[in-house]
Amino acid sequence: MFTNKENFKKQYLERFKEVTGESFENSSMQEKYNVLASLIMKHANSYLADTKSRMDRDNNQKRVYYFSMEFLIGKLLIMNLYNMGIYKIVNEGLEELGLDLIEVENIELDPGLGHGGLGRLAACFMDSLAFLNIPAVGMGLRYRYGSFQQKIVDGQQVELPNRWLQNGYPWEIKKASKSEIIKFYGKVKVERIEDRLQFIQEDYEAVTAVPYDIPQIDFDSNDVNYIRLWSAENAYGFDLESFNNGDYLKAVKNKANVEAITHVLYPNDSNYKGRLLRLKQQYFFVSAGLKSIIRRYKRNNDNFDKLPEKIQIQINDTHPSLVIPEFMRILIDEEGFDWDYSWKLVTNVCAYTNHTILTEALEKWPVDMMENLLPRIYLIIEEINRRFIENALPIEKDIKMRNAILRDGLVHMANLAVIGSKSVNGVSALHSDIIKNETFKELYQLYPWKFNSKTNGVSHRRFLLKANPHLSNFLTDAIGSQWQKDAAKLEELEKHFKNRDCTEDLYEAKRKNKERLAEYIKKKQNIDIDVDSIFDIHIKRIHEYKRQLMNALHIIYLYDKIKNEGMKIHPRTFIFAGKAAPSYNMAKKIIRLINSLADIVNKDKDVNKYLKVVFLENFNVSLAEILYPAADVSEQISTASKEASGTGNMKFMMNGALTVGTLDGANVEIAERVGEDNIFIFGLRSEEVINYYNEGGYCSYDTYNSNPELKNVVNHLINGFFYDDIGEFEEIYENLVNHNDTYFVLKDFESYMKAQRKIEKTYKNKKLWFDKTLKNISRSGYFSSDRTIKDYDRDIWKVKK
Ligand code: NBG
Repeated sequence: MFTNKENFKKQYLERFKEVTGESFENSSMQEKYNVLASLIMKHANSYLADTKSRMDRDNNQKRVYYFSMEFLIGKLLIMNLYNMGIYKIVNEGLEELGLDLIEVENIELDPGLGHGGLGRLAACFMDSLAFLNIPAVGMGLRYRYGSFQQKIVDGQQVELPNRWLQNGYPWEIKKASKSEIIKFYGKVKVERIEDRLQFIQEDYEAVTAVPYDIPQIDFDSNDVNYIRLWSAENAYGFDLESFNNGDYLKAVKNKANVEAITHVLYPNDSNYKGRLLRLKQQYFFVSAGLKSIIRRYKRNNDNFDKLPEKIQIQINDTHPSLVIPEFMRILIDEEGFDWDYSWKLVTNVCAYTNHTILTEALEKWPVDMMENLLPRIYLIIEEINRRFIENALPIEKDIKMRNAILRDGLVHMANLAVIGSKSVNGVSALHSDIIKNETFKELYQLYPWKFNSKTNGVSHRRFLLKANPHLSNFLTDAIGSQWQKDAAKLEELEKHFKNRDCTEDLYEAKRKNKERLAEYIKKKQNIDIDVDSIFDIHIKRIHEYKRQLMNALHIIYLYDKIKNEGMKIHPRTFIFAGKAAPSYNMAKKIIRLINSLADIVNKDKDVNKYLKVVFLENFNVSLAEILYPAADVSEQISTASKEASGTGNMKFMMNGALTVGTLDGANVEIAERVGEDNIFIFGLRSEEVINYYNEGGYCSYDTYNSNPELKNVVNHLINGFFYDDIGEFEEIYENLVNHNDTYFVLKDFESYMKAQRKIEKTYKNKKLWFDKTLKNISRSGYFSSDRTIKDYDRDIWKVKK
């Protein structure tokens, strides 16, 4: 490794010749990035090898395997420099070579291997696992085109493939020799061998799963974990006979079919073929991952009794639940164990995290789809289900029938996950209560000891240290650098600034971040933003429950007041970003609505001094890193009970934005920590919402009619305000007014406006605002994923003694 600038520059310049056959001077920016990455990888790989040998030698260490369909890792260059402790050296070294590190980072493509919070959480967890020296492997899929890339064309979302691999990906190592064969389709033959039944899958379709490992470097030592992403490949799928006969398409058809398995990350609400492919993906990485785990375990152990002491599997949301039957299959069919012994092992190794109560996301597969694609797995699920129901006390019988894994022609994956795991957790205190009392109410009665809560957290090293150097420097100057390793230390700020005013410093840091964002917006959309305006930011997936619509209605309200009544407000810039699932029409309409609104507002000379609206396309980790630090106001306005936790709320908080939010997900815990004076809470509470859902009693039509201001705003959806689009937003209007407003937008509108007015008033008092900002930053330490991982380890994994 390099200990100083000179040493770094020397290694870097030498590396050019080794990697590119060119000199530094003659190489392109792409090559400069590649060479830098390859130099870092050279060192990371050698640390990784050392870590692995140490772990093999010291096989008493338990390992965590984190199975997740998504890992939204973001760009790795600068984060790796921080983690290796060489950020400063490299930054200065490059400068002396005439290179700007940020420009080099701009070359890196953001992999985008996820849709949202769950995938980013997985990446934050990998960061904290490495930091806490907990041996861990992330198991996932290497989607060739990731999630889609979002473009906004004429105000509407268009989906394009994300070609993140087009220039090669320097942070991965292909491990062809660790490939696994995965079997689909075929039929199961049962044979009696000696005194036991042997199940053999025949006439199956074999697919090769090839692992690519991405090192995950620890922040303060040389321990390295890794994320293992599986790719479907069929290197020998080339059919020479067809080729020689001139049928070139047929010659590669099989190869193309196989590779399609890891082409894209599907949204869970796609069509039948898409769903089938998604099930295939789930089995594909679960089976490959488990096989590689067992292979390693057998190398180091001569029996299976100790499996639960060495291996911990965490099932990240319902998608990888096939871990449970696949693990049973391996133990029974391949290792020759009996059912009871295998079940005991599996249910002591697996733990399940639920990330949503939205029923459409609790996956269910048609029985015939499962039976056809995974015949042996289906038999095992049947057997798990049979035993679940048969081993019931008389009083449990009905409960068990109602909660069976197989019911109504569907395989209920969440039920499988709860039944087959030793632990079931929600991701915030509120959400964990809701799962116990609503979603899995009856399963909770059967297995109360399994249920627990683990409030999410985020990597403060990525989202504060890396994303916000201005604020980070301020923090380190004030309280030293310990907070980078122990986020709880941020609380020292309060003591430090008890008798000292830091308003101007905080203001300056925020302003620089706002300037950076304003430049980005200018470059991307040619919109001029007033840096002194309040930056009010709403960034997350577009979903009705996240209520981007309510925010838009509030903007319409402000627009009207300014335009028609000459109301004066402190200038505001409303910024949105987020993707809609490709088949979610209502979410796409909301994107269109925001863009149409932006068009009207930004062009209107009477209004645009006070108001601007911006929708930034293609929200991803890299864009997020520019947005969080620049926010004054963080919009966390989901319908209470619907947002399991939220993690954007935490990233905003640690960057000193103030939250306007409902008492939903982790907002509740944020409010507890900062105190109600330092957050703007409004709206229905979760019990009230759930009560309305269960008992009725809300009539949106009445709400609409009883509030003239609200009625006027909502009417804009159909009265020609959106000049080009008469009729376009009628469906939104209908949902709100005549279909009883499922997400309580109208119900919460008035209290949202009040909260917004209070924000405006508070913002005008600079000292008051930044006192609140300081409080938010200082109390954000709890929301570091380091704390979350410690909680998982203490209660579930028990890796650290
Ligand atoms: C999301 C929730 C968020 C939560 C993240 C991480 C899914 C299925 N769920 O509220 O909606 O913060 O998971 O736990 O992506």
